[in-house]
Amino acid sequence: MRVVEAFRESYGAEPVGVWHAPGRVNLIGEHTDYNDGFVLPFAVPWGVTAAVSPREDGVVRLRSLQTGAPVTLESPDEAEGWARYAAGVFWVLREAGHRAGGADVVIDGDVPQGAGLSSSAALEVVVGTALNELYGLGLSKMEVALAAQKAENDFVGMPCGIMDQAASALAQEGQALFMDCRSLGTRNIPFDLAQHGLQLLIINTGVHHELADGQYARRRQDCENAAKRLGVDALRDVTDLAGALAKLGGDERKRVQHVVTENHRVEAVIGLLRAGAVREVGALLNASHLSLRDQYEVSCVELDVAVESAVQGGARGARMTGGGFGGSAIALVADDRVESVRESVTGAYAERGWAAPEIYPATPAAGARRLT
Ligand code: GAF
Repeated sequence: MRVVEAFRESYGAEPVGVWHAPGRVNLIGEHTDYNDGFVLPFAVPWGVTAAVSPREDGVVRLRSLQTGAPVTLESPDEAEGWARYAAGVFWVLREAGHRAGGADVVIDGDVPQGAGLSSSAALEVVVGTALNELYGLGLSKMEVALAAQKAENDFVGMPCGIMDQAASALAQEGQALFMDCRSLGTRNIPFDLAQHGLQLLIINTGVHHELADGQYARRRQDCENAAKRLGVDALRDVTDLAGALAKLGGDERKRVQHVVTENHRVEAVIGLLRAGAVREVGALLNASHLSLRDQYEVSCVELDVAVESAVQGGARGARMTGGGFGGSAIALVADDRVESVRESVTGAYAERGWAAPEIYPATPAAGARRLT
């Protein structure tokens, strides 16, 4: 394994273990996690692999095969850039009173660049999973995910919800992971597309609109403000949508419309999957995209064109996935339509003079685990 060779070369010894944590695709349930709502992601076959050995002296040495120079950290606070995602997990665990000592770490990632498939959550979760085992911390997978989320919230400074880290830590092969983000209860939902002659294509737009970087926090704020105005703990608690909308205006009204209906769409998708009516999920993916585009306002023209051209090419349904403003769309496509969807999307991009998006199928992979 490449990561083991690099570990030997960097630190002159064998790693004690090698762990892997995957990225994720969210099938449906977007911008619902921080509203105590429902999500239905699955883990992708790409992620972050880490070779790790513990160190007695508390020092953390990190090397990535993808990015930048190796770093040696006497304290997690010294970390910069990508290293903060890893260092943040040491910081969170230590702050919580765990004996998470030092470590030598080499990281190798293969999540497609800029695809919005949560490579950062994979990095946090792989480090958390390795430390949990090496230092015998006794944390459950969900506790590892929560530590990883806290690292991203309080150390990196990105106010994300729990979905990405939970998917990376808990997902199972062949299954989507339903999660109630209030109770943190999870359920595996069988998601075997091949059996139904279907594929889930990822369409990586390759774009990331940096100007939108503050938008995620603003959406969270809109939701919190709306919940306060409606007198509920979280938008999850809105049961009378029409009544709620009548009390709101402007952006808050639109955000509530999205979050409440998106939670219903997650439940509807689960019902369809359980009934074996997988093809019918497409219509809900389309509805989710329109809601994210028009009510939540987190799409962008590259995602909209990917979704529209996929549907024109014969997809059963398509939507943006993840936070938005770039990254990837997903399309549910019957086997015999895959080529026409590819042509339609590639053609639509070429017409606008945009670089061809990468398009590849994703199958639900296993969550974080030890490899050796
Ligand atoms: C990002 C966040 F990290 C998630 O927590 C989630 O809110 C998602 O955007 C939107 O559904 O991936």
